[in-house]
Amino acid sequence: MAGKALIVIDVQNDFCPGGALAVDGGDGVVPIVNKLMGQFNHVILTQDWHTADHSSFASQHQGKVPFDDIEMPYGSQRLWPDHCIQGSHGADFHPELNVAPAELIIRKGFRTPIDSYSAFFENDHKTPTGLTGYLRERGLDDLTFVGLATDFCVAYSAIDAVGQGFSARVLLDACRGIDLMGSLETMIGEMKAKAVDVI
Ligand code: VGL
Ligand code: ZN
Repeated sequence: MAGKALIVIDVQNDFCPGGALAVDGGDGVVPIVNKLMGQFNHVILTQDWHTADHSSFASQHQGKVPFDDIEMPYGSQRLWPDHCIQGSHGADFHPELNVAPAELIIRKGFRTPIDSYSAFFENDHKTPTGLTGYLRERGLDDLTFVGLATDFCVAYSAIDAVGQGFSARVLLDACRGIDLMGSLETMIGEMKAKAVDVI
């Protein structure tokens, strides 16, 4: 039986106003996402979940500041302010997000040497999170993505979903972007080019 799932990406305090890596209007998606949950029989949440000394943090690299790029063994990596540290308030879901319907909470970015934007693969594009197997085993193949941030974790997740053979849709009304140097427009273009249905 073909199944639809709503995948809610990283609606966590650190990506909301007042958080360490706040996305403009990030908390604005919360009521929209809560309402959407009522239209899906299956809801999955992702949670960015970093170690305190995570390699994606500028604080771990001498002479670097947030939003610089560095070369990692797996390729180019943007550096971020310390955010979503395991067990911290910033890593908690927004207090008004309705987490009750979630059948699965998938954590990512917990390996210190490697970042993970996508809900499917870490930034080496090889190390799986296990989400593909979970969805396949449950027959969930029609995926709708919402959450934070549009141009990073939402976009990477939706593009990987198509690559894994799922159909993927992104509802922009229920997403907000970081938008570094045009990254929002770039990634919306990338998603469309990779057959993600951007609505
Ligand atoms: C994210 C940057 C770093 C996201 C997570 O959720 O889009 N962006 N970690
Ligand atoms: Zn992160």
